[in-house]
Amino acid sequence: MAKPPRTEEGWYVLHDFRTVDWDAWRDAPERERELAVEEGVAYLEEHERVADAEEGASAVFSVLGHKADLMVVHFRPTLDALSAAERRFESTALAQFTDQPTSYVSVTEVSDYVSDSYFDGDEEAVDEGIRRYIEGKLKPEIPDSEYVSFYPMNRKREAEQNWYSLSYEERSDLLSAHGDIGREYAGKIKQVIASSVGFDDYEWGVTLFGGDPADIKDIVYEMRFDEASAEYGEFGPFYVGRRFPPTDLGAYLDG
Ligand code: 76R
Repeated sequence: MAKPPRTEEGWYVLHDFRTVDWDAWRDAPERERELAVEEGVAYLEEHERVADAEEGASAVFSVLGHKADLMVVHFRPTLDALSAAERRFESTALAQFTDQPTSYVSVTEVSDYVSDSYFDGDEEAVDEGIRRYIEGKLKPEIPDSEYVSFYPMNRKREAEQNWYSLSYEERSDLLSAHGDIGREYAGKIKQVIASSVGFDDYEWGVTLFGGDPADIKDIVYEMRFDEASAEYGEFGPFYVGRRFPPTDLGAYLDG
């Protein structure tokens, strides 16, 4: 058996997708719409403030295309807190105008490909930079950048291309080359990689944040040519969206 990486887990993640029933929205009396907006804004503000938990982060995005209209992303220390956030949404007057076409559950993860010493518990060999880097991966802030892309992905398990039967060293080398490409996008793209093994239909959820949608397209495209993705990447559906402040919910719904 190939040696699995050691991993550390951080915050749990829910990508909560919602479609709006636009016909019902247009037909609803103004008073009902006002209440829905009011409760929707309050819900989003409360969760962006993380009033419901010790720590975490949340944000809301409008999603382009037919797959969804809204994506609310929650990071929380426990799966239970995510479940509470999801159910709390259902109790708002906004929820009756929405459906949940899909969702994604994962947990942030750092593996020892990043730093052996950290996982060996060798305190002295781990510098402050690495420590901060790992902390930032496990408890990610949601940046202010406007655009987001979310997609789930796997590493292949096929006869000729099986990531899980590569040696630890081979995987580590591939991810190091992958990281070299990633670092070219420093300052332009922030990525959150969260494991969904045992939780959802793919192995990771990838969330990319960027100020320019073309940078999102570029990093995904460039990585396609890199061996870790070219040979072993397998991708689910993509969702692209734009962040908005909770107070803009009414403007979004009334378009
Ligand atoms: O130490 C290093 O050099 C590598 C650090 C690193 C690891 C271990 C790293 C860096 N990633 C790692 C692991 Mn990544 N990443 C993705 C995607 O669309 C695609 O083809 C892939 C989606 C992007 C865009 C991205 C970006 N990465 C992983 C893993 C887990 C593999 C495992 O554990 O088996 C996946 C699934 C994955 C996917 N990665 C980076 C980036 C960027 C921008 C970096 C460099 C910046 C940074 O380290 O934050």
